[in-house]
Amino acid sequence: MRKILTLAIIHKGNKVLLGLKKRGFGMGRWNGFGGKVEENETIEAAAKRELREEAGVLAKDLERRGIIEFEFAGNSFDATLSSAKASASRQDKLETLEVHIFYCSDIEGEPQESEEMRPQWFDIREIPFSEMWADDQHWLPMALAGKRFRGKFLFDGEKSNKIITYSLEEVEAFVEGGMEGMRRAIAKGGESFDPSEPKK
Ligand code: 6OG
Repeated sequence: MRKILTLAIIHKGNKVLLGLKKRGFGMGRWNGFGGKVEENETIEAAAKRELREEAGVLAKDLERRGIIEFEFAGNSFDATLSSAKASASRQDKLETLEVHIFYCSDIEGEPQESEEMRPQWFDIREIPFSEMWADDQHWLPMALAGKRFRGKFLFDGEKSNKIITYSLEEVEAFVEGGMEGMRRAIAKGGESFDPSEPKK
């Protein structure tokens, strides 16, 4: 099962706006603002809505910087099943979060605390990585430097903040359809997402 989510980073001068997640998934960690994309909503509209709901600000320029897939090993392991069944069950249960990361440098309004998030500006040299999801230290500097990227992180479990494996690469552009769209484009050989390959 795949869920599409948004995550927005607000960057102004040498400051970045993060929110302390007050409840639910990722509680107690600093993160960008975002959540699930609703039916009949574009991913960008969802990113804007979540920023308004969670931080009380209107995003005036949103730019997609990254797409990252997250999986959690603990979710897919059922020790009570035989290995064949367990592997089928793993496929059923494996949940992939496809998180679309947006960058925003122009907002309207003052950040406001919501039921979900407590916003705070941080100097970019003092980003609290030790109190964030462990993936952030890998991609956030890229996003702040204006790079585009895609990646995949496998975490030990939803509650643990331990990365088992990951891949992260810079890309030139995104295509429609998120990660699936990118995979299709690569399979067709149409567009190149490998920065080491020459641009056609
Ligand atoms: P709600 O389910 O509360 O939205 N999110 C992650 N962000 C980072 N940096 N690392 C992760 O690694 C994440 N997994 C999910 C997406 C959850 C919010 O948390 C983000 C959403 O913005 C595992 O509605």
